[in-house]
Amino acid sequence: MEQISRALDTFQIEIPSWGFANTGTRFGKFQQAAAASTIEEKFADAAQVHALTGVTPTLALHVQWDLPQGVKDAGAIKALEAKYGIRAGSINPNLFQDQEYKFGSIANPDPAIRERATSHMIESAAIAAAVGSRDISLWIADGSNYPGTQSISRRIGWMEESLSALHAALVPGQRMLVEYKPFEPAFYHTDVADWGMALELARSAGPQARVLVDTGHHYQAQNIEQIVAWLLHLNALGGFHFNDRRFADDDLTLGSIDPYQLFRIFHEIHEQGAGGSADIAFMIDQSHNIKGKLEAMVQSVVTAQELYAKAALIDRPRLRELQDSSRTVEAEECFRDAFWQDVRPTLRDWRRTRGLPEDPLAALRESGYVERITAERRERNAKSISTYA
Ligand code: AOS
Ligand code: ZN
Ligand code: ZN
Repeated sequence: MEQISRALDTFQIEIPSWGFANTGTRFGKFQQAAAASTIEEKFADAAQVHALTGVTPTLALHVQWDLPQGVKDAGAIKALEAKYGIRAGSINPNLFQDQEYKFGSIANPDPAIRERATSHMIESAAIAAAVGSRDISLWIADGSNYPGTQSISRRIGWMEESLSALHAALVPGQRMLVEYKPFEPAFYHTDVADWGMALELARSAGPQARVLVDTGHHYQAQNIEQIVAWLLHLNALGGFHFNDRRFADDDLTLGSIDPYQLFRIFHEIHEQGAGGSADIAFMIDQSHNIKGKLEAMVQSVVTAQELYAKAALIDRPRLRELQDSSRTVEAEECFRDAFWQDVRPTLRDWRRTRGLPEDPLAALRESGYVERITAERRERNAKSISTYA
């Protein structure tokens, strides 16, 4: 109980504003009547998740969707923070939605487009400073679809220039997190395709840059925990976007396909004594197209806590001994023993002693919150359906 409590006391996870909105796949959206369509509704939903779980005090914001007027909207965000008791989390610039980004943003061959993308990132840093949030999360969707049509090597230099300019604009204490993704939306080459590229770009930008690991953004058999171990070793791990996937990207809720994978990732974090480290920003990056959005978020937070707690239970001194004497089966069983433990009763105790509902999902159902927002938002969401058709 003590071991688990100690681990859970330091575990917090950020939730994304877009996880409450109507989002979907590339081929369509299944509208949910309860979806949030204003920034205030996103704050209200986040506050509900925080009230039920106690571990989601921050909400990741997306500049284009949540602060359409940029830094001018910072005051409105501050007011919502005060009203809902939720702080603004990472600030996410949008470098992929504008028509001008068809051939890239900060790696676009057109210097004027690169310049606009860079200014947008710098404005995102100003927004972060204005609302008091630490991290600017960068997902560079740039890439190309056909061999020979873009200069892979010159684009590296353009990205370096732009990311250095952003770094120069950071205030002390701020960080820029560089996310990588092997493919999509581009299908021949992606400019920041893996952790090596992200790490090099972060290093060349400066000491306040780190790498962001989105669990969905890896090839099928890739050993993500090994990447995590290396990034920790190099003091270059800025944070995570958690989700799960069967084939590509971030379509599924974390731990739904492979809970063992997330357990192994958390093990590497505990192994290097980085559990509870404020330097690792745990975030959820999921859009819920099938599950109810509030339910999916609460379920994800609870699953993350369970797997974090399980990984904290590994008998590390014993494991080390077994590893050092290469007792393979015993070491493996020692590792798996923690994974197979049912930590749910301990989690219930932990929540009770902190005045939280023992079963956040059941409490969500009993609260009537989803029914209430469904009734309140149904009409407006129904009207907006036509705009997506
Ligand atoms: C996209 O695939 C990435 O995972 C992004 O981190 C994220 O979904 C997006 O940036 C939200 O703005
Ligand atoms: Zn992501
Ligand atoms: Zn993604």
